[in-house]
Amino acid sequence: MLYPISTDSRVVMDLNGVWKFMIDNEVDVNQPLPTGESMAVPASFNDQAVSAEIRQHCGYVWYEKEFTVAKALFNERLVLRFGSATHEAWVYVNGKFVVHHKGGFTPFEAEINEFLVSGANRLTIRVSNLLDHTTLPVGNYSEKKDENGKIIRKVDENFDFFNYAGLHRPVKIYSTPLNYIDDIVIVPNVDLAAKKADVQVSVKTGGHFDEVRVTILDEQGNTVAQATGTEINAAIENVHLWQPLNAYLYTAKVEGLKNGEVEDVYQEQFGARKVEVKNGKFLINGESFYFKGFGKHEDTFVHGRGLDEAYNVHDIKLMKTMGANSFRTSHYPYSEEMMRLCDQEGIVVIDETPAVGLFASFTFDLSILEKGGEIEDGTWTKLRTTEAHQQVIRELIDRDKNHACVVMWSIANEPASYSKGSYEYFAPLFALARELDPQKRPCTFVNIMLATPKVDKCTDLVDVIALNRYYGWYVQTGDLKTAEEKTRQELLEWQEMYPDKPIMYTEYGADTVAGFHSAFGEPFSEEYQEDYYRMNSKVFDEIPNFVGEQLWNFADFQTKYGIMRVQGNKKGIFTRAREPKMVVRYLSKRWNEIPNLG
Ligand code: GCB
Repeated sequence: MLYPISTDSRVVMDLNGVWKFMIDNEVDVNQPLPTGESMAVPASFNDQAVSAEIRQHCGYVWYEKEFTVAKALFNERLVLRFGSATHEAWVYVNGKFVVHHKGGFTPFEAEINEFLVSGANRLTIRVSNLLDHTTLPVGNYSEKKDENGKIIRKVDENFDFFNYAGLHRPVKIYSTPLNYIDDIVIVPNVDLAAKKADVQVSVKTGGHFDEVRVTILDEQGNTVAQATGTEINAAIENVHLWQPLNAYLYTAKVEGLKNGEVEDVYQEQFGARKVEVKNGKFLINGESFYFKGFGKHEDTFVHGRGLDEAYNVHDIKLMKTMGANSFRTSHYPYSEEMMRLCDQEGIVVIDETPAVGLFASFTFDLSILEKGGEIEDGTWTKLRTTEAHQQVIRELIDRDKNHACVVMWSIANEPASYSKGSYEYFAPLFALARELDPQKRPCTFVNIMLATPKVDKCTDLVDVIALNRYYGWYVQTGDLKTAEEKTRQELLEWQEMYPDKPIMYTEYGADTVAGFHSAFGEPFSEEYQEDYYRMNSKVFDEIPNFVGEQLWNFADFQTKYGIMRVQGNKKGIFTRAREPKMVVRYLSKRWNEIPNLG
């Protein structure tokens, strides 16, 4: 699916702004919403309204906006597009049903010409924030009736972030001609020795063109290659590579012609770079790449999980200042705007599906593993997420396939990969991702601490071993000496078992309350956070196949409440307001000294 842009043949209308809003189950979509409540879009609804009822609401909410389409556009194909609606949406235009989409982090769209009238049109959307054992992320759903017989719904998140919901990303209407470019797939095959890229471009069209023309332009707008057809191969000589923190983007200008005239034109940017996993190394353009960076969240004050481009720009500047080069889109696909920004900024991304919470019962009791034998925690019989999982893989790869910044897909975060049935669940999903990705990037899943080398069943499926480990925090709390031994022992064990697979940390961290200090370096203090990271760095540097450190988390973030969380998760190395904790100085020094490639 193409990102909506204005071109010589296309117009984009932005429906962002203040919408009408209400929480309820059913309304008459033929009538304007009976509400005086306002809600900004894009943003989560939860924190805007200063209402506990709205913030904690589980179930259905309604959004409404009036819009007018200029008459000049009525003969064009008009498409209504949502960057995302979390987690499920039913869309109506002028009271008529238009489209339904389930899955809160990927775009969807529908042609709306037949629903439009001249003058004011009414767009009504019902959004559900419910999650259960068939959805991704996974939620524990329950309902009961109150004294008036009203159904009270509840979702207990099976994951550690607040279940923000609503219209999180831009809502747009874009026009195309009736004959249009529907999709573009770009595969830049880089020959490093010959300094050349053979760029395959496949174009999918709607309607009919006499000819499709593809022109490859460099950053200065010079034509470097041109070909005609819907499946073309264009050679770029002296190719300028897209490198980590040193981006270079080409543009594929795709034109659809009829009777010699250009009817539709779309410009898709791409980077020429080669990603490989070889002999325990992660190679970008033939050189060993070391991941320095973060697990993040889309999480800011008031906006919740809604798109905030100022925070996106700011976060990337903070990362670069620290010498970081990468992050993982934990635990769901991030906005298209963020992915485009990473392409431009040379930030390397591990692109994760919203498959989080795939375990039946959560525990940090590592002793259950010592018992040995077959572990069966019931996850893979209890959850029914296969269909949703196939869908999120399809939609994520379809959306992000052309991004230079994406170097690896993460199929899931912390599933019960130690439990019986996990391999059978994941093998077909890895096969699907590998089949769908036109660029054939490496694939991984992020391994939970319980899934030690002895018991994990799914590591054969991955290209890179990605570990979330909390030695010195959830286990050996405050005892960094033992934590160091455990860290070393486990990393060496992985390396011995899989000598050809690179190993990286995709999470490690310690909750730290900004401003808490301790002369004894106790947990929760800024001193402990720094000691914890120093201990981990020391071990990482001893392991030859260790290819990266992405800590948890870039910033403090909101979660549901519970005795383990003080207004959210405090493992940020920045506060939620992006003020640095003490450890930022240490990590900046370390990361600025470690080369990105080499
Ligand atoms: C994890 C999860 C992450 C949590 C983190 C924590 O392993 O992947 O979502 O926030 O631990 O802080 O407990």
